[in-house]
Amino acid sequence: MIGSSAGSPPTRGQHTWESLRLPLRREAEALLGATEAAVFLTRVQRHLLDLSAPLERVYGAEAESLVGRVVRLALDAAAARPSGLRLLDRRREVDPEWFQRARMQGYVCYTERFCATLAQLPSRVDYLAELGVTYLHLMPLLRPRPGENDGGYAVVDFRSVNPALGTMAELSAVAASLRGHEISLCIDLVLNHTAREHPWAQGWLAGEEQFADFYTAYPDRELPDAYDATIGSVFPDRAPGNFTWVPAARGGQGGWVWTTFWRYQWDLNYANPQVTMAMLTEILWLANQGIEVFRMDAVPFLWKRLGGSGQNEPQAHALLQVLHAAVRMAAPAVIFKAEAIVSPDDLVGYLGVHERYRPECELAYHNQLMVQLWSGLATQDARLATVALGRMRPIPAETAWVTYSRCHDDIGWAINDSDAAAVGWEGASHRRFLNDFFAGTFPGSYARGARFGHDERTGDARISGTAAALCGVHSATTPDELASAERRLVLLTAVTHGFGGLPLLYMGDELGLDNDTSYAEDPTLAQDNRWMHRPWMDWDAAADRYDLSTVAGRVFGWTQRIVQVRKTVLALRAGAESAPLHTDDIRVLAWHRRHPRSGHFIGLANFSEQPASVELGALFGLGPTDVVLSSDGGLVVRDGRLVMAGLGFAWLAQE
Ligand code: OTU
Repeated sequence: MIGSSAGSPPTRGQHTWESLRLPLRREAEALLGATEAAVFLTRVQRHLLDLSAPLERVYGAEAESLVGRVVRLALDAAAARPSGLRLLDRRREVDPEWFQRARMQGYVCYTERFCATLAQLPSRVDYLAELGVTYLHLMPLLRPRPGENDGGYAVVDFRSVNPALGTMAELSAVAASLRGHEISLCIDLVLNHTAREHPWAQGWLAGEEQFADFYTAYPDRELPDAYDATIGSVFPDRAPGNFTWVPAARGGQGGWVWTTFWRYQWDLNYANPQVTMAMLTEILWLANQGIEVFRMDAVPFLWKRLGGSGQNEPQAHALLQVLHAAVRMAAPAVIFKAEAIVSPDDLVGYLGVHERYRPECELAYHNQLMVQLWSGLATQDARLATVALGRMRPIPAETAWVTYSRCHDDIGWAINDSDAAAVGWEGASHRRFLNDFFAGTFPGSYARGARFGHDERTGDARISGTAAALCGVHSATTPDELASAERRLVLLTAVTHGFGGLPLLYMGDELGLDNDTSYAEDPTLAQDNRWMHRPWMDWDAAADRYDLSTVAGRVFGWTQRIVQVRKTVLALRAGAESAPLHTDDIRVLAWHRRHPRSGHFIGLANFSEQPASVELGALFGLGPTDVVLSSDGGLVVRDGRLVMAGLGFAWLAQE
C-alpha cells in the first residue's frame, strides 16, 4: 500500500494509514521506545486493512473514527505487555506456524475436576508431560455468577478468577509456569453474553449512560416473536425461545431481553460499537496475563438478523476479524480458536474462508469430523464420513483444525441432509437413529449416553455421555465386548490424531472414564445432563495407567503411543488438507495428506467389528509409504489387498 506509484488515487487503507501514521508514531515512541515502536507500527500497517474493512462492514461511516480508537487500545495494551510476553511475541513472529506443528498436543480439563485449584496445577504438569501435552485448555475459570452458571459460561468479571479456583495472580503464574514447559494456555472467552449480574448488565439496567444499548430489550412480544419464528432454541426443553422478560429493564417498565442461552445469560448488543470496544479491552487485558489461546465461545450467535437463523451472519465474522486484527497488533503471540458448532459449509468461514481470505481465527473445532466418527461407529459404515469430509472446502494454509472426539458439550448431529442423501439415507431419520443408538435405546446398542436438549417441536435431540460410555466400555459384559469397546475408543483417538491439525484429548478419555451421575444431586447442575461427561479426575485410575490388566492402563498406553508417534510424523502438521479416499470397502475410512514439505500420509480406520480389506494399489499409487503405527502390528496383505482387523486402524507415511 505504501509507496504506490504516484498518480494513482490512494486506497482507503492507505488513506487511513497516512492519517494515523505520524501522530501514532509519536505516541508509540513515547510509550514503547524507538525500536519497539517501529515494530508496533509495522504490525499496525500490516493489519490495518484487516481491521478497517470489517469495522466498516459492521459500523459503516462510524468505522473511520473507530479505527483510531482500536489502534490506540492496541498501543496501550502493547505498552502494558510484560517483558516475558513480549519475548514470546518475538518468538511467535519468527515462527508463526508454531501452533501447526506436529508437536502440538492439546488437553482439556476443568481446573477443579483435574487438580482442585490453580495453585495445584503445576504439581500435575508431570502427568500432562507424560501425555506430550503442549496446549492446555482450562475450562471456564473467570468469575462466574453464583449458583447456576452454565459451567462457568455466565461471567460476572472478566478480570478475576473464580475464587474457588484461585486468583488472577495465580492464573498468570500458572500461565508463566506452563510457558516454561512450552505449554500454551487456552481459556474461554465468553463474548456472546455476560451473566445478568455483570456490572455492564447492572449498569445498563440502572440506565447508566456508559452502558446504554449494551444489551437489547423489547417492550412487547412483537419483535421477539418475529425473531423466534426463524431462530431456533439452544436449550429447547429448559430455556425455550431467545428472550427473557426482565421487569427491571427499560427503566423499570420491563422488557424482553435477548437470552440465546440460559435466562441468566444476557446477549451483548454488538450493533453498539461501545460493546466491541469494551470486549476488546477485556481480551487485550487477559492476553497480557499470559493467555495464549482464546477459545471464542458461541461466536455464530454474535449478530442477529430478523428472518435469519440467528447464526453465522457476515457481521459475526466481521466482529471476529476486528478483534483478531487488534490482538495481532498488540499481542501477536496470541491466537483465536472458534467455537462454532455449525454445518460444514458454515464452519470454514470461521477460519477466514470467504470470498477472499480474511484473517479471523487460527483454529476451529472440526465438529464435522467428530460427528462423522460417531456416526461411522454406530453404522459400521464409512461412506457418509467420506462424502461429508470430501465435500468440505479447503482451509487457509495459515490455519488449523482442532480435532477431537469428545468435549464438555453434547454431540449435536450436524449432518447435512444432502450428504446423507448421497449415500441413500434420509438426514432426519439418520439423526434419530444416532440419538437412539447413543442413548442406548436402539436394540443391541452398547452405548450408554443420554439425550440432551430434546425439542418436542422438531423431534431433534443431541447426546451426552463420556467417550468410553458411548463406546460401550462400561456396558461390556464379556472380555470380547470389552476389547471391542476399547478398540472403538482407541480408533477415535487414532483418527483425531492422524487427521492433521491440533488434536485435543478431553480429560478422562485417556483413561476411559465412565459417566458421572453425581451431578444429579447438585441442584445447580441437576437440570443439565452434560455434567455426566464432565467427570472428576480419577487419580486412582490414573495410578493404574501403566498396568495393562486395567482398562485405564490399556487405554492410556494406546493414547500415549498414538501421541508419541504423531509427533514424529511431519506430514501430520497442519497447513495441508486431509482428503478422504474412496476405497472399495465401505467399512473403511481412508484419508490422504500431502504436505508440501513433509511428504505423504495415509490413514485407515475400519469402523466395522468385522475384518475389512482395501485394494492396495489404489493406496500405494499415492506414494511410497511405511507403516508408522497400526492397531494390530504389521500390515497383512492378501491377494493385493490390505486386510484390516475389526475396528483396526493404520497410519502409513513416507519416512
Ligand atoms: C457453548 O456451546 C459452550 O460450549 C457451552 O458449554 C455453553 O453452554 C454455551 O456456549 C453458552 O455459553 O450451544 O450446546 O455453535 O453450539 O456455542 C452448546 C456454537 C452450545 C454452539 C455453542 C454452545
